[in-house]
Amino acid sequence: MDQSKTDQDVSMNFLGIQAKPWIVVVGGFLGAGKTTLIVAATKELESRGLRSAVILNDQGEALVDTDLAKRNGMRSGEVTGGCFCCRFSDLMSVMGDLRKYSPDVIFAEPVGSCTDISATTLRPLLEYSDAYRIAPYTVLIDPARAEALLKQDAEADMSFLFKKQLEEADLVCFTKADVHSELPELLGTPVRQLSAKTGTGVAAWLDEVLSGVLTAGSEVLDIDYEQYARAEAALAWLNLQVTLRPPEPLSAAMVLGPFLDRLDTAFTANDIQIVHLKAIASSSQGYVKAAICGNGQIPVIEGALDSSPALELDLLLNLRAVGAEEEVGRIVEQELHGMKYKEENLRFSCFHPAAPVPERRIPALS
Ligand SMILES: Nc1nc2c(ncn2[C@@H]2O[C@H](COP(=O)(O)OP(=O)(O)O)[C@@H](O)[C@H]2O)c(=O)[nH]1
Ligand SMILES: [Mg+2]
Repeated sequence: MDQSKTDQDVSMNFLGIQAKPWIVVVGGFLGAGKTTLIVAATKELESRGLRSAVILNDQGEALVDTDLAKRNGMRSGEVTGGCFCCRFSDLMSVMGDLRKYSPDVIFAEPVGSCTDISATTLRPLLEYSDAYRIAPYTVLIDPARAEALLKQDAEADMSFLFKKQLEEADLVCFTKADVHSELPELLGTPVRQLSAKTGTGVAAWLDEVLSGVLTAGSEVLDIDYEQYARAEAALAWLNLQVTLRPPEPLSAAMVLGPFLDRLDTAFTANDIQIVHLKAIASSSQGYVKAAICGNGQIPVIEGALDSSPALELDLLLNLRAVGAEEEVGRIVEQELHGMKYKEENLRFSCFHPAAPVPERRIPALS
């Protein structure tokens, strides 16, 4: 692919007509590495003189991903309160808003438990090809998650969602190549491999999705929406935002580390399976983000571990776990209060995702 803007794009901009931005939808299961790849791809595009924006999506509000995107200097928009398929008009309106930044590429990250994106998002998007260029639908796969969820005795609901996501991909990419060299066999699916952490494969992935060679929305699922709704509802969804005032100054890492340890221990003791737990603690001195994609994992940390202590810190937590919402909510509240810091401006929501009702669904032709 020509890595600079094309002559046509340049002359269109010269004439005051904005070139059509690419819409790159990056799906995949919770914790697959979607946000991390989008941040890395944005940096890669920047080095090519191209501008990007990102649309994050969640069933709730107060998103760690949006916070992280902003901290990485990204222009971002959000679709909240439902997935892209159920909020397709919101997606279109946020895409329109982001055009004020003249992006060459707009990344869109759907909710990690969401599937049937090809029929309900990609195909409806193709109807706007006069205004946007629609890239093929990439589904990211964490090799460790694939191994766990493709086993015979895998948790049935999560396995169902994972397999459906895989089935509808235009392009499958294994992530986290820096830690996983062994890949599970995915019969019949062409796969790529990358690491957003080291950058390996990121430029090649961008070249492939922006080349216009692969068709967008080529695979449409045969899916039972009752089963889909049941599978998503097995997850408890918790978003929390709070300002903490510890009795003595603490760094972001000194607040976040013990809090995640407490949560992990309490969930394991109560037999609740963490699917993705991500949190950001920040103060005027810096921020730390930590995430785990299962019980007992060592958190992956980003940000400034050595930031100076402060007396006021903001905490943002997004948790997806297999369990009852009441119990998940009770444990998080108990562990938050257990730290015995003064809490202010607490925003807390915990629920099971509602049954998906797509605004549009364009099934396979013929
Ligand atoms: N080692 C490694 N970890 C990664 C990579 N990409 C993402 N992660 C980690 O995987 C976790 C989930 O990533 P995230 O981008 O939030 O996943 P999402 O839920 O699909 O958006 C985070 O802790 C990331 O730091 C990678 O290429 N290598
Ligand atoms: Mg994400």
